[in-house]
Amino acid sequence: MRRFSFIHASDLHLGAPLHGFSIKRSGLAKELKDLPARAFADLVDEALRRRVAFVLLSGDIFDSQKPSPATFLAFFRQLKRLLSEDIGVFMVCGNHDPLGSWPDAIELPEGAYLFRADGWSSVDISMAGSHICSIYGHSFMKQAETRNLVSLLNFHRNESPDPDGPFRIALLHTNVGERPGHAVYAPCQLQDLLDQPIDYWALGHVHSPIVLHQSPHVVYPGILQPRNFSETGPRGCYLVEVQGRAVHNLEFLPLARGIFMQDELEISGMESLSSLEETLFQRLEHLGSEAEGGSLLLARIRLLGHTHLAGQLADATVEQGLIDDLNSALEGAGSKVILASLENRTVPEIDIESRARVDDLLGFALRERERLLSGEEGFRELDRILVPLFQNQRFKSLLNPPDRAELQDLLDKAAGLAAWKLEQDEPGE
Ligand SMILES: [Mn+2]
Repeated sequence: MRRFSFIHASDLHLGAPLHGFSIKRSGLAKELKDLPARAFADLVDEALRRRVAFVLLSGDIFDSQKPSPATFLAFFRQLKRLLSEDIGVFMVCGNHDPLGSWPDAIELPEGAYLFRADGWSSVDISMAGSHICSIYGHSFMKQAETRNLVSLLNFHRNESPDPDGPFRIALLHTNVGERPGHAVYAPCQLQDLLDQPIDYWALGHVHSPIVLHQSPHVVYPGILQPRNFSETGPRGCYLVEVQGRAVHNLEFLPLARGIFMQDELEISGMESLSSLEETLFQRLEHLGSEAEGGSLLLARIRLLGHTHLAGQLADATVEQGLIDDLNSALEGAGSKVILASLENRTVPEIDIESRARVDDLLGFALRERERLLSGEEGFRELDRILVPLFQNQRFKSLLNPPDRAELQDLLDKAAGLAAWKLEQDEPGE
């Protein structure tokens, strides 16, 4: 029986910067730069080592509609490594890299195949003289593709799949079933896909690896290298082994060079920054020792609980110093963990209510906090103070105005910070 294998990847987002770091460690920017390109180079290594028949890329190959020439060239260099070993490359464009945005002067390496955007087309794959596989594909022409492209895939009516016929693959960038967290481009339902005589739907767009259906297969490999803390956990591509007209084996290959992860640490009652630093170091080292493979672990730790440290941690310079010290220590210990940022959700240990009754500056600050939190008028006053910040031309596309819960959180942090700043010189208070 005919057997072959291929690799299915999508959402390479080449050229994408990684976000979510508050780090000054020397050399780190260099380490994090080009992780998407390095993950793709690793994918090519795997394809060569495993001697797959071809590689499928299901859109969002580039992060930007205007990738730099260097990004294009680095990508083409990797394609040529595959093509020179007779490993085919078949691609569609997605919403980040629609075909209409590719410069006219760009010439793909010979043998690489980019599917058109003006309709479905197909390529036949033969091995030892027999036609073993047909690959269909449809690219996006522009970012916001709103048509159901699956419904445009017209096979002859009543066509029954020939068990001895070629294995059929279709490449598409799409949001099946309008999954939340992703723009609804090329919308379709799972049933639309299952109604077509296709054996393997090689999808892109959703950034988590998901197998939506088996036999026929409907697969999202997810983003190859995650870009921020909304994309936690392992990422990679699928290695697919085909036997006749069936998927014989589907294996996830973790290839991301940097894995984002979030953790929580309860520090109620903790008295000193040095014990916090020690506790964090142990936690981070432990996370590193549990991780598999050689990828970097990019960690964000949320600190919880009631502690005297709440105020100190609300001071950005204290937090930054802690992060920098921990990263130096982790680097010194040869750990592959990087503390990307801390999320301070701790609450001061002071009894805010009784302390607010003392007639001094801190008492006044705490009474202000209570007043602002006590009703609509207080929130409106906060809005008036904060709105100009969030309407700033440079920030407004990056920041969302805080909701009520976030305002409360900000005020609690401010109370902790005020308590620490105003009382640190009066330990006998
Ligand atoms: Mn994408």
